[in-house]
Amino acid sequence: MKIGIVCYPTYGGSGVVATELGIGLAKKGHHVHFISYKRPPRLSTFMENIHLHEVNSMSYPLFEYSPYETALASKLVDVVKYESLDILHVHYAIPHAAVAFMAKQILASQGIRIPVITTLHGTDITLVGADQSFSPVVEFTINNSDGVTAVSRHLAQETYDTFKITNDIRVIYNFIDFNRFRKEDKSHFKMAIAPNGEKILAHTSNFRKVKRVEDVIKIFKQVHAKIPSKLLLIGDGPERIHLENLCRQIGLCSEIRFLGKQDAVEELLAVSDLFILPSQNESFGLAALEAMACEVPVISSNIGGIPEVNITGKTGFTSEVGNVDEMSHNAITLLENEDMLNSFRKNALDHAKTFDIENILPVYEEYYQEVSEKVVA
Ligand code: GMT
Repeated sequence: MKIGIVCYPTYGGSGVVATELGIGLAKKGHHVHFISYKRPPRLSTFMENIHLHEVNSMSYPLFEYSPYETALASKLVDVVKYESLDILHVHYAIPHAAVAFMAKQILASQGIRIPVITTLHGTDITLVGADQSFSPVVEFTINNSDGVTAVSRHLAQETYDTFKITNDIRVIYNFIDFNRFRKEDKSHFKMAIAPNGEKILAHTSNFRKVKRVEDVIKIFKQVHAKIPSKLLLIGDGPERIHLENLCRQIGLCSEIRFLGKQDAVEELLAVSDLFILPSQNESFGLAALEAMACEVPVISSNIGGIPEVNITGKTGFTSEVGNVDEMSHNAITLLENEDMLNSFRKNALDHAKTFDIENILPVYEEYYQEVSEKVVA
């Protein structure tokens, strides 16, 4: 098939899922056209069957805000028409589902039919999408997409609960590529980070408020008081300055390393003993799945879709959002009990395997087929 994928070119979340999906489909022989305002980070080298169309929106003194949606819709019309795409798959409803709807109408006026699938990722429904400034458009475009998927059962339900939804929402889970995310021997890294055999805790995110990275540091403080340990904070974002200040206040700067955005997260996960994800909101928690694929148990909140990924008492532990004491207690229990830690490591890997890209890709291919047949009929 010729597939158009619209996504944010971001390091985390929906951008990564969209990019990995496109790469996986291209490897299976599909022609994948990415449409975004910048090259997604994981598309760094030439790959057969992959095409990238960057959206440039013209600036003009009249525009206080450049009309990106108009430029993206025009680009979609152009790419669908001249690359003869079979389907458009847009990731993150805002503004992509609305833009795809507009492009679809323009193409229809020219006699071209293009099926549109919208994948809901989380904040496009929860924090952002439910806001009155976006909700009428989000609701309309979900109901007027030819296919809609959500990345967890919880997100699908939350979408039904938040909006008046008349369309079916198919749950297609996020996935993991085990060719990349697997535990490898990186003992030289371990030596550099924890030269005295300290335990390594890790957290990856975009350092937005919703991730509650402050809780990660508070949990680490309690763990460190009992167990020689180091904390790796991977990623970057608006909360970083505040978090650096917190590390200074509690006097743990030399035990906590801010590593910034990293391309090879798997190499850091390979040397980690525990992953911490105390989010306020999380539709799935891809970062937790990446850790589990590298055999790292997860201490997390029990919000949103996280319990579908991190099975409490098996692959890690989940607690109420903000219950730093319980999360710290669970982390210490696991780190102090080597047998338990090892069995959780194995369980984490086993459960991660249910999200293997090899299983999820065919589900997307079948869904593309199903939606295309419905639109053409
Ligand atoms: O929160 C992020 O990291 C970004 C956000 C996005 O849409 O880019 O992530 C959401 O999508 C991810 C991929 O489907 C999910 O794994 C995250 O749980 C989800 N984030 C939230 O719901 C807060």
